[in-house]
Amino acid sequence: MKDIVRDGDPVLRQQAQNVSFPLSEEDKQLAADLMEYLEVSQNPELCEKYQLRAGVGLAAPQVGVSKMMASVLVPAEDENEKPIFKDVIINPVIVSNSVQRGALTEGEGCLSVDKEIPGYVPRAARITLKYQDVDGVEHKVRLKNYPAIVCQHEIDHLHGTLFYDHINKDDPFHREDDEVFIY
Ligand code: 4LI
Ligand code: NI
Repeated sequence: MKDIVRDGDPVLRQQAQNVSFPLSEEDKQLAADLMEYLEVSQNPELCEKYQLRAGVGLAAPQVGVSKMMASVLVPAEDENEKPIFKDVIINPVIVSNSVQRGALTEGEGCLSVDKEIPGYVPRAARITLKYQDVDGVEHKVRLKNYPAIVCQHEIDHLHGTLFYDHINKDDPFHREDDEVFIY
């Protein structure tokens, strides 16, 4: 957690750079580190031992590297089942958004934002995401609900946007028409 860049650092507001393939050794290590943080943070014993905050997504700018790379690890409700989504997404692009909007009922948190910021963060309820994995293989996936929200939050980081930028300043708990609540 000591290595996580906090809000106020300009790197969090920069547009990240595209990543080229094959990955350099440095970029491979970065990808592994981003996923390892999430894995360790989601393990209750290790999380406690290293004094981490649990996360389901972590973007490279959050460790001070302005590159188009983020790890996403959304565990299944039953921890013995395989994760709902697990990958390092590189050069991700949202190629389509649903008209329907959705927001996490409890609001969003971010490893780079220490204080809780109340309010709904309206996003697309479903997205089609294109990205490359660490091997350079192109993926095009349709995501809904929680994994869709997490990927949008992480991709925002790659464009210098933080979740609270989307909260309605005058009415943080404003509900849009036809907005679905997630989790
Ligand atoms: C322990 C072990 C309640 C409050 C519910 C915890 C394993 C908030 C939700 C986790 C909230 C795991 C999360 C995100 C929210 C809140 C992220 C707990 C880790 C829930 C992830 C990126 C927003 C993602 C659902 C202010 C660090 N994560 N909760 N938002 N979990 N976690 N975000 N919202 N209210 N943030 O934070 O990783 S998208 Cl998996
Ligand atoms: Ni974040």
